[in-house]
Amino acid sequence: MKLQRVVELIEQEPAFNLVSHVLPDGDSIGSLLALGEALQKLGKKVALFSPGTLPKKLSFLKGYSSIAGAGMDTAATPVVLVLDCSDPERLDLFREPVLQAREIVNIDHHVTNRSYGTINLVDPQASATGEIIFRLLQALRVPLTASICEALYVAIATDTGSFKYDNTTAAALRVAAALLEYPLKISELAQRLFDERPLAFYRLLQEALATLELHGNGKIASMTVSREMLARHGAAMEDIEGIINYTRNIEGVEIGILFFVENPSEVKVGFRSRQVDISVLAGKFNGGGHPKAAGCRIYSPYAVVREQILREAESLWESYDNAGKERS
Ligand SMILES: [Mn+2]
Repeated sequence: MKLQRVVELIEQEPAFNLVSHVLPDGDSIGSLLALGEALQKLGKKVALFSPGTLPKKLSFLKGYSSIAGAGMDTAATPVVLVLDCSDPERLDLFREPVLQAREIVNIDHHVTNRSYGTINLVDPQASATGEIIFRLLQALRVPLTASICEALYVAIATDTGSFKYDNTTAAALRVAAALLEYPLKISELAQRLFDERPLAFYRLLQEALATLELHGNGKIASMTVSREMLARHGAAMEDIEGIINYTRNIEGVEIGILFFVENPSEVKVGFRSRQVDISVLAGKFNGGGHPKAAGCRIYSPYAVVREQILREAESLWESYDNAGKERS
């Protein structure tokens, strides 16, 4: 069993590099910090890495400031644990050292995971990578601490959208229940993770909502945000994450799309869906993700990307809708 192989490797090795994906979310950082602290408790040497900037809203987590943005040496420490990362491309500047490591332990729950590890502990049934880490820590018999529980709770709460998405399984709630054996301040965590946002976010949202458009008989909604808009309001990349849901939350809308214009020849596209598997569409453009939340990056001008994406989204919805009408 994969979990057992990871347990054995951890027991054998003295030192580990741990790394999250680029633009890390609560699951990636929560998993990184929880596993990092647990390995230290086992007397292991650990180095924590995350490419690029970290979400400020997670800065309250213990160990946050020990996460480095550079300097992974896989020649000296040849075992890497990669967390919540479906594709080595998402490791950004750590892609090279990771792929040269002797052991790559790929711990993830994305259905689109590319199995790039020497061990692939990938469970698409898991609500979050944090849920897999919880099982791993149990198998390792590491005593949990309040900070490990807090980090794993953040991981699962984030990836389940505060226990609202379909991946909020009984198993996920059982893990959350086990974590709540420790005195976590969940209302304070919820406020920090989901409710409170900087003023810059609301300024950005104000401008983004002005770009809202409906397509395909009101089944598809799109909004556009640009790198310049972020700069104008002093908003961060993490602020656009909260904007995309506004598209899908409109009554009657099935597919929400957020175009993020990085520069004149590069557009990041985020998708949210109510029913149809949107990861298929992201996959057509070399992207990936989950059935109801996915994304891709296209190296073309905005007008071209927009045209292509809206056409594909409309046809995806139409074929899904027609298939449904035939079934009933
Ligand atoms: Mn995740």
